[in-house]
Amino acid sequence: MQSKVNGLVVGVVCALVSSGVVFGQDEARGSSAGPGVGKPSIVLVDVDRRQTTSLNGDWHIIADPYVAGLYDFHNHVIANGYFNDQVAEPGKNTLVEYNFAKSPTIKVPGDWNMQKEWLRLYEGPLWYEREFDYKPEAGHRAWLHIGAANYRSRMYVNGKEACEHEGGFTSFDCEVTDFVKPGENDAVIYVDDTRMADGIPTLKTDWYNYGGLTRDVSIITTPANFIDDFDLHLDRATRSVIEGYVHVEGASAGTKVSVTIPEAKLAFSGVTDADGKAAVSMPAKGLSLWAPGNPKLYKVTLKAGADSLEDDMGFRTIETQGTHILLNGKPIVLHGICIHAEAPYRGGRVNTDQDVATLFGWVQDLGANFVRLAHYPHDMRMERAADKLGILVWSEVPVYWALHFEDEAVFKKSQGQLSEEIRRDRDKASVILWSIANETPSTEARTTFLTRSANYVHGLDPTRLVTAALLVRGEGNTKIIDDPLGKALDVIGFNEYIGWYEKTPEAMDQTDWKIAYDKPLIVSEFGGDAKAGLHGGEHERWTEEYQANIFRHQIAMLNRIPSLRGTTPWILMDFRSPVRQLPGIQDGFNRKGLISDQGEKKEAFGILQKAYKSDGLGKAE
Ligand code: GCB
Repeated sequence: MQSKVNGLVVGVVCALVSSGVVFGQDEARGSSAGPGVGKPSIVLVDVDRRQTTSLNGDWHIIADPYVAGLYDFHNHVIANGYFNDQVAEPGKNTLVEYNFAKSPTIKVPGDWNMQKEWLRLYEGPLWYEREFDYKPEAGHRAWLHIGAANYRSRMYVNGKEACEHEGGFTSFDCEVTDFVKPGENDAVIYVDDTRMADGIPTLKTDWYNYGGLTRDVSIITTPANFIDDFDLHLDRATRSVIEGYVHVEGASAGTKVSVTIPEAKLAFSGVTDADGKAAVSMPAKGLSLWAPGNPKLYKVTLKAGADSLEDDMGFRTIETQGTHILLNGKPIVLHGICIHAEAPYRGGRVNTDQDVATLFGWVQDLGANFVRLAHYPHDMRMERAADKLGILVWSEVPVYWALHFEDEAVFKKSQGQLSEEIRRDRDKASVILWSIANETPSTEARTTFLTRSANYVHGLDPTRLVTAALLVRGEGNTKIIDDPLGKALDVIGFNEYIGWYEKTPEAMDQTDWKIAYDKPLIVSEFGGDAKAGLHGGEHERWTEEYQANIFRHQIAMLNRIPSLRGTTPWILMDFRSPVRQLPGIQDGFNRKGLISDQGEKKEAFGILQKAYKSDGLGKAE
C-alpha cells in the first residue's frame, strides 16, 4: 500500500505541474536555500471543507541570514540542522547552537516584518517551529497545508523533510502521513523571502515583501483515496448541462463517483478511468444562475469511495462576443476596483474573515460588482466572500514588470503558479478572468513566454477568460493599445496614468484612443496619490482634490472608448511599498488608495461611487 501511495502522489504532482521547486545551493545574492532534495508539494482542493487541525498560533522563530541551520563553515549540509529541533540533553556535553524553545515567538498566520521591529526590513531565511498534537487515523492520510509561505520554503515534520515550495502567494500541501505520530509532533518550517532575479515576482515590485507564513497553516486529514481535484461548470452553449470531472487520488479504474445537488434535484453517478478521473455531465435545466445581484450558491456533494466533500457553488457562464463580455449570455459592464492583499488598519497581509469583510464592505459601498485581486493570488477567503456577495473577480499571478522572460526555468515557475491558482479556485463562480501578467515589456521573448502562458491557461480552464494588464503607447494626444500580446488574450486589460505620471488631468480632455483589437477592454489601472486629509487646490499634487480631479477627467475620457467594458482604478486602499519614500506624505505607502490604510475615505471615492451607482462608467453594449 505504502509504495503504491507514494507512487500515486508522484503521479499527481506531475499532473499538476507543481511549481515543485527544487532549489539547491544557489543562487541569487549568495543566498542558499538548502540541499534541495526536491520533494514537491501538491494543491488540495476545498481545504476549508476538510477535517483540519489548525497550526495557527505562536511559533518559535530563528532568523538565519547565514543559513547556519542547513550548512557548515565550508557550506556542506549539516546533519544537525535546525529542522531536527534538537536540544542538548542534560548532563551530556553535546554541542547544539540553537534552541527553538528559548527563541522568541510570532503569530502564524502573519509576516515577520510587522511583528518584530528588528525584523521590519529583514529579507532572508527564517525558521519557524512549533509542537502540535495529532491523532493519526487508520487508513487516512495527513497533509501539512500552507496557505502561503513567502517566498521559498521547506517543510519538516519530526525532523523529516516533507516538501519544498517556491512561490509566495499560492497555497500548497505536503504529505506527512509517514511522519506524524500519535501525541506530540514537531513542525519546523524554513521560509526564505530573499528576492530573486529569476523569481516570480522578480527583484522589483511596488509592494512590500512581507516574509513568512502569511496565511493559515494546518494539518488536513483525508481518506487514503480522496477527491483531490474537480471541475464542475455550466456548459456555455446551452447553459443547461453541468459538465467537468472529478479526480480521485489513489483510485483504481471503476471507482464509483457521485455528484448531487439536492436543492436542484440533480444527481450524477459515474466511475473513474485508469487515471482516477470520472467525466461528469448532468442535465441541469432551470438552475438559478449565479450573477451579481443573484449570488445563488448550491450545496454540491461529491462522493468517491470513503471520501465525501461538500462545496457551495454557483453556476454561470462567461464568454466574449466581439467587444462584449457576456455573463450568462448577457452583456455586462464591470464596475471594479483593484485590491492589494494589504490588511486594513493593521498592515501585513489579508488573512482573516474580518480583513475580508472590511474590504468587501468598502467594495459594496462603492457600488462595484467586480474586483481585480492584484498582483498575485489572495487568501481564498476573498474568493469565497466574492462568491457569496456576487462580486466578480479578476485573479492574477505575480508575473510583474521585467521578469526573466528568456529563461525556461522561469516559465516553468509561472506554469506552477498558474496551475496552483487555477486548481484552488476553479470551483468559484466569482472568478471570471485569469490574468497572466502586469505591465510587462513588449519584447519578443516576453510575447512568446506569455502567449505560451495564455495557451496553457486556456488548456487548464477553457471555461474562463484570459487577460493581462498591458502598457499603452502614446503619440502626441493619441494613446495606442497595440501590444502584440493582445492577440493571445480574450480580454485586453490596460494601465494608464494620465494626470499622474504624465501630463495633467486636463490633458485627458484632448486624448483620443486607437485600439488595435476588436476585443473587450478593461482599464485595469488609473489613478494618482492623495494623502487622506490633505486638502488644497485641484492642481496641488498629493491632495485629495488633485486625485479627485484625475478621477473626474478619467471618467469623462474613458467613456469615449466604445469597447470599454470594465474599469478597475488603482486602488481601493493605500498599501505599504518600499519604493514610496516621501516623508510626511507617503511614509512608505503608495497613497493611490480611495481609502487610507486607516479607513479614511478620500474625495475620489465619492466620485467613483457616483459614477458606478448611476451606471455612468463604461457600457455593457
Ligand atoms: C502600476 C503598477 C502597480 C503600481 C502602480 C503605481 O502601474 O501595476 O503595481 O502600484 O502602477 O502606483 O504606480
